[in-house]
Amino acid sequence: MNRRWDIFCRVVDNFGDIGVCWRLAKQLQDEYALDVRLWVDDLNVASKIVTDLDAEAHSQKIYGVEVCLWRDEASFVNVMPADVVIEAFACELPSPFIRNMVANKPIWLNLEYLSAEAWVDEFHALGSVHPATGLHKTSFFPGFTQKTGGLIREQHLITKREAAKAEFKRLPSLQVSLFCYPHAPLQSLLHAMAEGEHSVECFVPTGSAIGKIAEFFGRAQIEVGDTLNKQQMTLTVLPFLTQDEYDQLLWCCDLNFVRGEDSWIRALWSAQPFIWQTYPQEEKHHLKKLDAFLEKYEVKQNEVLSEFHHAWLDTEITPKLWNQLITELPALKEHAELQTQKFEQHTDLAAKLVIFTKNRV
Ligand code: TRH
Repeated sequence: MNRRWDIFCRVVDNFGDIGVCWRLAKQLQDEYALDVRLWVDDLNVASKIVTDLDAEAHSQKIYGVEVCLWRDEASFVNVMPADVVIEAFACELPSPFIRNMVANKPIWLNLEYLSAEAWVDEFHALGSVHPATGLHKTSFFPGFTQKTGGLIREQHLITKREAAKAEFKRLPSLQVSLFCYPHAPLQSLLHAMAEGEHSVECFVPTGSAIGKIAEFFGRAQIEVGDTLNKQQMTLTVLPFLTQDEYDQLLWCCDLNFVRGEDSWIRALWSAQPFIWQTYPQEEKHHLKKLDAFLEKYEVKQNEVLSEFHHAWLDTEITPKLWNQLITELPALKEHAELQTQKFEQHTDLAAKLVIFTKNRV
């Protein structure tokens, strides 16, 4: 039985790397009763995501997961690898740890970044040989088709979402959540929301875009708890939420702006319309990633959702485009629900990982 798992996570930037790894670690522990050790190289960033994490402690148990600080190479000389080793996002395992893997030959998986591009079907679960040790390593690609490694989705997520939605009181104004990179055309979006035909309540968890928002309101700075008004828009700055609270926000908003990898998929599971800002890549490869996703999400190029996404990623949002999006929101909500239901039928990432490792014993 492959009961013990190691997950290695390097915080490259922002919260996506630890966001995905922590979610997966928790789920493997919670739903499969596996012993999971999560190695993270930056506990300060991790403490924003892992509730109750003590950033000073080198090793601690949180929700049943052993969270360990990934220190220097030397600290791994006597660390025995678990039965399954997940190297998240090609983060490069410590050399002494790889040497120790030669003895117990764990199942070694590289968990890749998520993409909806077609090539992922072909590359998922392909193996390679590690040149220095001859160890076998498998590339595990999350994705949107049955041929890929699937998407992170906890077992009770949909039931929880539906129970929460049944409790929400509908408000007359439009509720929007906003999580984006600071290079997004924020001024144009805020302007469009303020000028728009509908009154909007916009909720922004505090983060790197706050400075730009303050600028829009002509303020030197804004803080958590501030509520600002301009014409049709009321904007509230929220604290950075826990992952669970963030899910709740996505479920109760009529429209969600999300980014990166993890918030994107949480928005998908919210079954509400969303606008995804892809992580910027060289030569605008992120636009290809966007188009690949929109195709899987069954959005045609001439539809408002496609136009809005491209404007958000590459140009700016006009009041006309904003008004059009909001006018079509009821239809977009129906579309979102159908799409979410479609992807809910697929086996999730954790389940696929567990099945894969069982089959390799
Ligand atoms: O923060 P991101 O941009 O993360 C990443 C990284 O940049 C990474 O290097 C890159 O490769 C990857 O994107 C594609 O966006 P993401 O992936 O959405 O992660 C944000 C996490 O923060 C996610 O787990 C949700 C969580 N979150 C909260 O817990 N509370 C909040 O209030 C908000 C806004 C987010």
